[in-house]
Amino acid sequence: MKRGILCYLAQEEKDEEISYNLAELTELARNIDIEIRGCLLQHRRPDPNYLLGEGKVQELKERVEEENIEAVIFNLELSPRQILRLEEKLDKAEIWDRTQVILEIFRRRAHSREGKIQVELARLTYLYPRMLGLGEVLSRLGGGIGTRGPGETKLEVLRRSVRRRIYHLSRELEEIRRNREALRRRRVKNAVPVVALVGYTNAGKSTLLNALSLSGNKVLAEDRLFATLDPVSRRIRLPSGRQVLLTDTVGFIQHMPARLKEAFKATLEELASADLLLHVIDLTSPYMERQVAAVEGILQELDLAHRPLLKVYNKADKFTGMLPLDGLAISALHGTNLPVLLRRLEEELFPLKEATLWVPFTHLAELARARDRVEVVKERYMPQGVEVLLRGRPQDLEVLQARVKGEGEKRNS
Ligand SMILES: Nc1nc2c(ncn2[C@@H]2O[C@H](COP(=O)(O)OP(=O)(O)OP(=O)(O)O)[C@@H](O)[C@H]2O)c(=O)[nH]1
Ligand SMILES: [Mg+2]
Repeated sequence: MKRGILCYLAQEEKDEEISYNLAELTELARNIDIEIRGCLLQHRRPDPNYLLGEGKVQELKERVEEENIEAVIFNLELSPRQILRLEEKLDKAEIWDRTQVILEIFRRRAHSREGKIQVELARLTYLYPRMLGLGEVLSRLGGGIGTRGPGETKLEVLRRSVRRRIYHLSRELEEIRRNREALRRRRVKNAVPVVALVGYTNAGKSTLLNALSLSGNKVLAEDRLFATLDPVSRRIRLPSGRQVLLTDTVGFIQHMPARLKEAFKATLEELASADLLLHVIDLTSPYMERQVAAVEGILQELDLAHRPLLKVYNKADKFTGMLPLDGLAISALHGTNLPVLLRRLEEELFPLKEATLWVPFTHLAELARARDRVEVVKERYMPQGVEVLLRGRPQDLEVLQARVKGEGEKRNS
């Protein structure tokens, strides 16, 4: 593990928010093997040269030297100029900002071709504007004071190659997506309902997928941020015996860097074709509400806020407080309450329907026989028979309807 330090520039956020952000940033850093040894906090407007104020940067420099710090992580995105100035100031330590840290985690986790392209696109679009800052370095290397010629040419070449790479990657991504679109259309034709897992990173989505899946082919679930990047689907079986698809995708995080959101947009847009969203929430997180709000914010951005959604509160095995009432408490790890969850999924995906049926007295036996599957909500007796309002699964209603009608027609003829 590298030794690291956090630099936090606070603006309007409250103390509680700051402590959450610091804890999260420390965890993000751990995921790229940087162990945070301390933190410098400052309330002020961003400084154009160092983000923090000059005095604070001096303090940072001393700590970096005294404590042999190898990496300095800033909570806000750094401009090209700030990166350059900070590098000059702290010549030994690596300079990171939160976006870079998240990009690096994504880079390490991407396995599929699509995942890798998405991450590289996000990295290049992050880098591209920052290459302007490089111009200064290159021209300093290339020429004397006042001459920018050689440096600028080198920079132009570099920028052009980055632009070209972005273009090619976008084309390739397009191609992969077209294929996936075709796959999805086939699924729609087969009319297999799709349930999509959503939730904050590390909430337990993949663990739940594994617990419910019919296949022994397990997906990776572990105590890491963004363990899952590539979407996967598995078949699961509902209590009625029906099978549906459950899909798992990249987890959410608050203040998701814009470029990553852009790069993963298509992956996330897949959520729009789901029949039901299953929002997995980590009950044991001290910041649960903040995480729920972050997920809901992203769903809103993706225009998914009004889709059918079921909340499940996970890790109930490790939780002793009051359970929230707006969802189902489960433990994906221990399988607690999963049968109830499956029943709820069934009710959501295959809702009961109501139908009015006219049953002649001669066919009351058919109605009686169907009573264990179909509920009679209301009945109105008339001289030749009874008009009933029924509730049940569409197919059960249809069977009853056909029997009553079929028999009736036979008699009439
Ligand atoms: N105690 C407990 N731990 C759980 C439970 N479900 C998941 N975990 C643990 O939580 C950690 C994260 O689980 P994952 O399933 O990888 O979480 P995820 O939501 O898929 O995370 P990302 O893919 O990173 O977005 C793992 O260490 C799991 O073992 C649970 O019900 N109880
Ligand atoms: Mg996962």
